[in-house]
Amino acid sequence: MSNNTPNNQVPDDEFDLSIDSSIDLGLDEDALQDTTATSIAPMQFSRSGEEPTRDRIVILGRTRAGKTIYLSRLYEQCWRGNGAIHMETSSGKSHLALLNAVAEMGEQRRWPKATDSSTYLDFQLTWQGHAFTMVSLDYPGEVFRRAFVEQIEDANTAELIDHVQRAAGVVLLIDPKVLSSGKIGDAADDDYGMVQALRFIRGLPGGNSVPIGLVLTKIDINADLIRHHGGLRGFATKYCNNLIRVVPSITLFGTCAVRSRRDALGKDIPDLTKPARGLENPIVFCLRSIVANRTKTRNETVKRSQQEFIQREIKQDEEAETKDTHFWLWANVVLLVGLAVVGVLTWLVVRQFL
Ligand SMILES: Nc1nc2c(ncn2[C@@H]2O[C@H](COP(=O)(O)OP(=O)(O)OP(=O)(O)O)[C@@H](O)[C@H]2O)c(=O)[nH]1
Ligand SMILES: [Mg+2]
Repeated sequence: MSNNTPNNQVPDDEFDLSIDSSIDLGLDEDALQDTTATSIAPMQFSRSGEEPTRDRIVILGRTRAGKTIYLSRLYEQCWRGNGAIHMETSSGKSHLALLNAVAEMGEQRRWPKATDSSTYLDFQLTWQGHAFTMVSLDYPGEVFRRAFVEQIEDANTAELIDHVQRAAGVVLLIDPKVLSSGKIGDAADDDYGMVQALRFIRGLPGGNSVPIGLVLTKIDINADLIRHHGGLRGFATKYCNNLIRVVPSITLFGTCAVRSRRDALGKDIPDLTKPARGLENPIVFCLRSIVANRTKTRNETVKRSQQEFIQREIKQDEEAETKDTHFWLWANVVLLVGLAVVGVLTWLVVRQFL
C-alpha cells in the first residue's frame, strides 16, 4: 500500500476491510478467567429497583467518535435503500433532521456540527420479518465523559444512564486514532469510560445477555493504522483489551459512515460519492441476538407454563383422588354404622319375641 496517499487514506481498490468487518472476538472465557476473577463492583448510579424495559439499541461513544454521522447515514441508508434493515422514524422532524445532515455533507461538503444537546430518536425497524421499535439518543460526547469517567450525576448524565439501562443491545463507537494516540485524557473516554459503561450494563438485572458490538469507526482514514496493527482483530486485541476483559464475547466491527477527501485547500471534506461501509452490521448483530433472546424467553415461558399446567393437572388428580378416598371412607363408615343400627334394631325386635 502506498505511503504517499494524502490524509492517510487508502485508494478505493485497496480499501476493503469489509471481509474483516464482523469478527466475533469470542475469546476463550477460561483463558481470561484469572484476569476477570477479581470482580470490581460496577458504578452505582441512582436508579429505580425495577428492571427497566429493554426497548433500545444504545449507541455509545465519546465526543467526535462519529455518533451523529453514523446514525444519520445509517438512517438514510435504511430509509432509502433495499438493505437488510428498513428504518422509519415516527417523528417527521427527526426524519428531516437526519436526512438534512446527510444532504448537507453531500451538497455543501460540510460535516455536521458537534452535538450540543441530547435528542431522542424513535425508529420503527424491520428486519427479516421482525418488527422492532428502537430508541436512540444522539448526545454530546462530553456527557459520556461526565457520566462514565468523571462519574458526575446531573440531569444530562442521568438521562444517558437511564437510556443505557434500557439497552437491549449496545454498539460502542470508537475512533481507532483516538485510542491509539497515546493521549491519556482522550483515550480514557474510550478505555476507562467504556469499561465502566460495560460493567454497569453487565451489572444490571438481565445485563449479561445484552449483545455488545465494538465498532471501530472511520476505517477509511484509519485503514493504514488498523492494518499496521494486524487488522481489526489485531488492533482491538492491542488497544481494547480492557473492554474484552469485561466482555469476552464482544463482537468487533469496522465501519465507514462517510468517506472524506482533501479539497483544493487541503481541508478534510465529506465525500458522499463513495459508499458507506458496514453500517448495518452492528445493528443486525444486535437484532439477531435480541430475536434469539426473545425466542429463548418465549420458549422458557411456554415451557414454564406447560410445567405449571402439568403440575396443576397432577394436583387436581390428587385432589380428586383424595376426595374419592374420603367419599368411600365415609360411605363405608355410614354403611357400617347403618349395619350396626340395623343389627341392634333386629336384636331388640327379636328379643321382644323371645
Ligand atoms: N473519514 C471519516 N470521517 C468521519 C466519519 N465519521 C465521522 N467522521 C469525522 O468525525 C467527526 C465527528 O463526527 P460526529 O458524528 O459529529 O461525532 P459525534 O460522536 O457525534 O461527536 P459529538 O457530537 O461531539 O459527541 C466528523 O466531523 C468527521 O470529521 C467517517 O466515517 N469517515
Ligand atoms: Mg454528535
